[in-house]
Amino acid sequence: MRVAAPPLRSSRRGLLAGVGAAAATAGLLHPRLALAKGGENLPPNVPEWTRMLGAGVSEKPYGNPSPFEKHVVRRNVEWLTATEQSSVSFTPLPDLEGIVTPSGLCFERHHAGVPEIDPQQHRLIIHGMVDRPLIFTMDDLVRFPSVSRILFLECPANGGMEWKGAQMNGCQFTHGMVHCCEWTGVKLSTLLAEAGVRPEAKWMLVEGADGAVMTRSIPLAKAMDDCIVCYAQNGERIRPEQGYPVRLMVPGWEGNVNVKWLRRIKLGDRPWQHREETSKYTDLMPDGKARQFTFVLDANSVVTFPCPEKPLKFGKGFYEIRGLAWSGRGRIKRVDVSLDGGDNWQSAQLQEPVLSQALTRFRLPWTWDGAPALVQSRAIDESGYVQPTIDQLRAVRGVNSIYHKNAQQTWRVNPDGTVNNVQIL
Ligand SMILES: Nc1nc2c(c(=O)[nH]1)N[C@H]1C(S)=C(S)[C@@H](COP(=O)(O)O)O[C@H]1N2
Ligand SMILES: [Mo]
Repeated sequence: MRVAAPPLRSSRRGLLAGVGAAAATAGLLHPRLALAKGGENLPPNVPEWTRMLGAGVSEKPYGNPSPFEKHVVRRNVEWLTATEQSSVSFTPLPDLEGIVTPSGLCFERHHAGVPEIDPQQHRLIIHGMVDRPLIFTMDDLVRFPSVSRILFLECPANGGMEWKGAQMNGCQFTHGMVHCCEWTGVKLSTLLAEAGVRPEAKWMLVEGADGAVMTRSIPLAKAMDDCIVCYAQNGERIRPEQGYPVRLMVPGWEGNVNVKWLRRIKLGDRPWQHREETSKYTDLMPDGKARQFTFVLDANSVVTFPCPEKPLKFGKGFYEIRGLAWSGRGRIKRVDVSLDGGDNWQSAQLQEPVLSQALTRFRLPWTWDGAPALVQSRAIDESGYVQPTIDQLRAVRGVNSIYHKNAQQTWRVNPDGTVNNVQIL
């Protein structure tokens, strides 16, 4: 069978015309009609996979991605940490679409590795300034009224290698300490009501069951507002790396306080001043003082296409710029994209639904003329906060910080279509 050129072009056109704004791009891509010359699996040949039976239903009781997607994996940076257990792996943002991160691709940040916890033997203790100290089994937790929310989680060290200049030539590494999943569990306020909060309680200590015994202090107001004690992620039980069998989700707040393998909650009247809120997870300011308890994550965004891992490989012509934006303060209101390093801006299209404290996908059609370009995105959230330039952020924060680097990212597109991480000073 031979497919002639005209019908192929007109069916393409029909397809694009059906999707509104995309109609403007009809005919711009000029896909080439490449026919098979030998025995390849290309038209007009019948591919080999069409001529045989496929795998049966129970060969893979738990499914995996196609073997052709083997390159889509979490990666770490070997020189960044001294051990594999106290380390971080990065979400492959450039390979992802939409807003939900597949569970197996969520970045991981562990301070003492991933414990293997038997849910039958795991307990959550609530004590301190409560009327009735309580110990919950996993069955107890699942029995309570439940809630689900799609939430981003970002390590405040995301982008922390870029304070003094562009360093990591890959979007996975400059921005991959963020994931966005559907989380299900019981509202922490429900459990605290069960225990009875004493009036003098103002803070809460949360502690993990891993070897790091991760401990953080959180104001009680946040605990009562929207924290969720979660046992499910993207519809199934939480992955071991993300805190199986139970973790705390603290919407919009720095990743570190989202304690995994949650085993203990204590109420008190002041913060505990643990290591992770004094020596670590504080922001060293230009005057030499350290800022403590920077809980809320300010708006951030990044263009995930094009980026160093995803060059413009078709030469000049049509491309769709794609990216992600998020804010700990609520919904993303607008994302602007610049192609000339911040001189001119265009508003990108936001993919619905735009959810509070979740990743938001933005897109902008672009016809590249082959000239060098400086591609940037700038997120504006519903509080009116505008994502700063790296200069603006450094003016306030200096360059000695590690955490909370949310400056606009610049990708330089070179005439050959390759893309580099640069900073405009
Ligand atoms: N118990 C425990 N909880 C923890 C950690 C940890 O090492 N132990 N790491 C924290 C840090 S620093 C971050 S950024 C997030 C990472 O969550 P993730 O592994 O699901 O990406 O978990 C937090 N919760
Ligand atoms: Mo973190």
